[in-house]
Formats: sequence, C-alpha cells, structure tokens
Amino acid sequence: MRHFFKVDPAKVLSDPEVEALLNSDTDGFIIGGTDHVTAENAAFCYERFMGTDKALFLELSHTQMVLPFADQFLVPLVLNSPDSNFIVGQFSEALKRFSPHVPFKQIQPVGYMVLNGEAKVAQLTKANVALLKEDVAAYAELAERFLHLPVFYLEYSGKLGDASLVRYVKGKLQETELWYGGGIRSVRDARFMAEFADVIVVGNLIYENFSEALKTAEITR
Ligand code: 1GP
Repeated sequence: MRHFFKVDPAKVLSDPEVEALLNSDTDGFIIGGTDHVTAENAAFCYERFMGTDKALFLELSHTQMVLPFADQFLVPLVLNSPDSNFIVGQFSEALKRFSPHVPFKQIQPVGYMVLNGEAKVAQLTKANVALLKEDVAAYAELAERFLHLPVFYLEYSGKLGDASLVRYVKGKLQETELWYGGGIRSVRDARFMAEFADVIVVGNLIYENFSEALKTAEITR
C-alpha cells in the first residue's frame, strides 16, 4: 500500500509546511485541484515539490495546466460522466494541438469514478453517482480488461467512502491499481481505507489539520 498527498495549487502552504511534506513518510505528491487552478499557480506549486525523490505527478484537469517541465502526468478520465468531454474529449483536443510533441511515456491515464455527488468535481462532470457496487465493479473491469488503464480511482473528495465498496472493487482487479481518495480526516480513516486500496490519497486534511495529515503518511512505515 502507498500513500500520496494531493496538493491543491489554489491553496496556500508555507515553506515550512512544504518542507515537512517533503520530509514526511508519504510516497508521493499529486499536484491538482478542481477550482481556480491556473497554469501559473500549478507551475508555482509543482516547482516547490520538484526536488523530491518521491513520486511527483501533475494531474491535468484541463489542458492549460500542461507544464513543459513536468515529468509525470495523470490524466483523469471520468468514466461515470455522461459528458464525453470529461472522458476523452478535452484530451483528444489537446493531442490535436500538441501532437507530435506529446510525451506518452510520461502520461498515466486514470479511470476515475466520482462518487460523492456533493463534491465540486461531481457537479462539474455531472457524474452519475447513483451506482450499486456491481455497477462500480463493472466500471473497474471495463477499466482493467477493456481500456487497460493502469489506475482505477475511487474519488469521494470531501466524504469518507464506503470501505465495503473499496473491498468489493479490489476483488475485481488484478493488474490495474486501485486508488482511493476522499474524506480521510484522521490516521484511523487512512488505515481503514488502506486495508483494501493500493494507494490512498489525502487532500483537504493538509489544509484543515496539518499535523494529522502528516501522521496519515506514517501508516506506510
Ligand atoms: C481528491 O480524493 C482526493 O481528489 C482527496 O480528497 O480532499 O477529501 O482528502 P479529500
């Protein structure tokens, strides 16, 4: 099991906080957010973490965020959005624009399941969150067996999800990694979700309770 911090370019972190995150037990950082993310704040944020020897991903929620000096990109395909723009549309537009200079080896597509209907990302993508565990498992199989995606991400941003769903979905995947993110507000929550997910992602807790956020990374020890 691995642990990543999701760092929002639109939110403020002091230099000592960045230092503490870099020195924490986390396995890596995802730079990304839903609101107010611009090329400028994404670049500023990414550069503060660039010296790390941990994993460092730039999550592209829109194409203006492409930074030429970034190394590893995550491209979220929101599989349960009815709007194909959030699945492949905006990225095919980007390929048209940037081809033939697209560093495909540095890009990981991520099959996203947006599951908290109250989250901004759910509203933006109009994700269908009224899903049974069998529906989510079918998306997981689609992600692994049909689309061959390296990562399937259960995204509950802002709310702790259903651990029995995480376990059920994990049982359907063999090669595709299962990432879980959303609502982890304590070490206890982190352990709870880490039992079944290959990766847990801690976001808002960084800005709400910094010392507890750091402690969630200690579960990797
Ligand atoms: C967001 O899943 C992550 O993509 C983290 O969610 O901010 O609720 O921790 P939280």
